[in-house]
Amino acid sequence: MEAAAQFFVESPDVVYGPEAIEAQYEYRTTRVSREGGVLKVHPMSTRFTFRTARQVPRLGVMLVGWGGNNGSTLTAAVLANRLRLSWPTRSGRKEANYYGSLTQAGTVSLGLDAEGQEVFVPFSALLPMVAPNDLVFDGWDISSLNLAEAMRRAKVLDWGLQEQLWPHMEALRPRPSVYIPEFIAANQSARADNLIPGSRAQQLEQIRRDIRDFRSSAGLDKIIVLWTANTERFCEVIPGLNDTAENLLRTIELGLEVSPSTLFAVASILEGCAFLNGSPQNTLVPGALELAWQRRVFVGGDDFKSGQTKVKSVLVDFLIGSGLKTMSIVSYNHLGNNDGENLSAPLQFRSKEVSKSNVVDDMVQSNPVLYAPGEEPDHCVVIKYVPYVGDSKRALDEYTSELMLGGTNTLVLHNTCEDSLLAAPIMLDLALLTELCQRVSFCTDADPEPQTFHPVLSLLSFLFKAPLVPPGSPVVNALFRQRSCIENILRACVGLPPQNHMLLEHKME
Ligand code: NAI
Ligand code: DG6
Repeated sequence: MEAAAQFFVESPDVVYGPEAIEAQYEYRTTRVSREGGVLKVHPMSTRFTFRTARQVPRLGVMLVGWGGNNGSTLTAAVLANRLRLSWPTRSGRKEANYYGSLTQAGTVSLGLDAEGQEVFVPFSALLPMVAPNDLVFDGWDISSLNLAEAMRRAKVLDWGLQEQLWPHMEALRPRPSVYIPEFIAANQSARADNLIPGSRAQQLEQIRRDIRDFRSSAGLDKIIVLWTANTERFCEVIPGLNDTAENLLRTIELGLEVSPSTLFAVASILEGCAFLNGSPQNTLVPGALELAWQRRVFVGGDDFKSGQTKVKSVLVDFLIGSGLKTMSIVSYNHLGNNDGENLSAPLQFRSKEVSKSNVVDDMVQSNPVLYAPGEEPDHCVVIKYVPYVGDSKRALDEYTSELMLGGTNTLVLHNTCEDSLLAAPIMLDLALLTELCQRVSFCTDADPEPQTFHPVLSLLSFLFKAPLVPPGSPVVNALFRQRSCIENILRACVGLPPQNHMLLEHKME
């Protein structure tokens, strides 16, 4: 069945105005209190008004690490779709598509039709969103290769597709970038031939000029900056250095230690552009978060959740949610792309190890029947660099869980895929959802002053391995809870109730 592209909610609570969609929405939740060992649950209800501006902007996306595997693959994917390319392969002709993108290839159910059947629309139909084919790309890279050469270096796409894309990508050239050798692996130094000279403050100014230049030369309404450059080592959070916005700006002014990714985050925030971190390092240090808060600019991170971790955040949720006690998770993977080479250095591997290891905490903590306080499964993460396999990452996982009466269940998975073809659609979703969130505002009956989402955009958690959330907010890693969060908030914006899957209509006589 063909997916319908458009729908309207017919309800007195939803008004489709020329400029905005306004929806009245009853948010029903519960508050729990502990009274003398007894839990008391209080149902609560808050009336929201959501307003979503309908005008979709001309959106630019600036990729830091544009010439890398992810950057070149995403650019190629959008061009291939825009140009409706097809190409021969040994298993037949392939056509450009956006498989792997939640917004472009995922669907949501609107409800049941007269025959009692569910009606689905693409996720992107829920609210007006930028069409991916209309995105304009620019970016920075420490490597000077143009995007056509970068695509060839990445060895991700079929040759027939590369040949057709070549003339369209040849003219795209990454802007010079900031290279601070101690943050990425020493094995990356040979790539660094395209650099912004000067002090940290001058480099910051140059990045800001680049953003402004792209905005005016491409005639853009908005720009989103996305870090997809090499994984950096963690940086130390030090009082006086990067713990507040003021200290971080002073650190840059004085040329003290700041990572390239933090420099890009600061430049983006100062230019009023959302900044998203696709790598695991702690780019968004407290000072950068405070700056985002002060300037009301969205930030999101960390580390794209593409393959192995996505499966993990489904599988462990399934195991623990079914009442099985997962006691050991061993995740091994090897890959041969430049990301793999960078991660073969201990400090860069450590950043990735941390981000890949904390991804089941919420599931474990959700089940005090199975786990005593502080108890958690053994969790081991191994990454090896094997050049021959290139971008085709192999991930092997073993999950061991306790069954009833002393039984043991061991699940073993083997996954092979092109890493960048998983990451590119996630990058796309990040840009499109962040832009959409910038057009949503809301108020409540109690607080009629319109507000926007918190600058730490936790709605993006589905797309990140180590989701950043506002202070005090629970971190959710379980994939379908994360998906429901996006779906239900978007539904609320058009006055639809949360998806509850109860199908009570089919459970009555
Ligand atoms: P890549 O190594 O192919 O690309 C990174 C690019 O960044 C390179 O072209 C490099 O020259 C450039 N670069 C390094 N430092 C830079 C700087 N300071 N400024 C500008 N450019 C700089 O790596 P790939 O595969 O594209 O991955 C990019 C990042 O995304 C990595 O950190 C990786 O860990 C992360 N990631 C990738 C996922 C995937 O499935 N491919 C999933 C999750 C995260
Ligand atoms: C090896 O783990 C390299 C990494 O960059 C991963 O490919 C990337 O982080 C994706 O990890 P995951 O767990 O989401 O598949």
